[in-house]
Amino acid sequence: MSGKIELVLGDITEQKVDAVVNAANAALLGGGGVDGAIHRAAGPELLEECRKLGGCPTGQAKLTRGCRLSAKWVIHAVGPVWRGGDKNEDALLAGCYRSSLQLAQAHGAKSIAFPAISTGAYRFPPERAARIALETVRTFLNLHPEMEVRLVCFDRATYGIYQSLIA
Ligand code: AR6
Repeated sequence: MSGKIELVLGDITEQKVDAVVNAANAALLGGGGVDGAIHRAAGPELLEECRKLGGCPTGQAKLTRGCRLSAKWVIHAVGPVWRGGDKNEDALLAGCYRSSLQLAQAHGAKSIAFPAISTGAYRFPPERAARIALETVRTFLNLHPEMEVRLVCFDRATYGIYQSLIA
């Protein structure tokens, strides 16, 4: 296990961290997967906050309060839809992790939990996504070693991929 990166098998909504990252879409008005789970757990106030944000470009992130979640903040990151790999998907995915980390840090969060952004409904190949996530997080942690980053895997396959990359 490297530095302040922690790997867990679990549900993003149950993480006791300062900020949780949502795998959102550009409208920021809810959806399925992680997005649905976060909105259900955070309650209707989260959608009210999201409405004020006016959406978010792919590869970037915006912040709201955590509402009923134990996390103080939700960072809504918009991952790229996988379109074969030559549509800037890698850079856009890295942008999600980088923007989320920067937002967390700017708001004084010391711990942040990420789901495997884009690897569900958006069909990004999981191992390729995990490499990008790890590389981006490690680069950030070199500059901000005080931050704790938790990578939350919903299934054993994702957990196994991260585990072998971290080893
Ligand atoms: N906790 C942690 N990980 C989860 C959870 C959970 N509760 N639920 C699913 N995952 P996805 P995307 C995993 O589809 O690919 C939404 O409709 C899941 O197994 O949530 O970025 C949005 O509104 C997968 O590994 O996000 C967008 O329209 C990973 O989280 C679109 O889906 C991401 O799956 C975003 O698609």
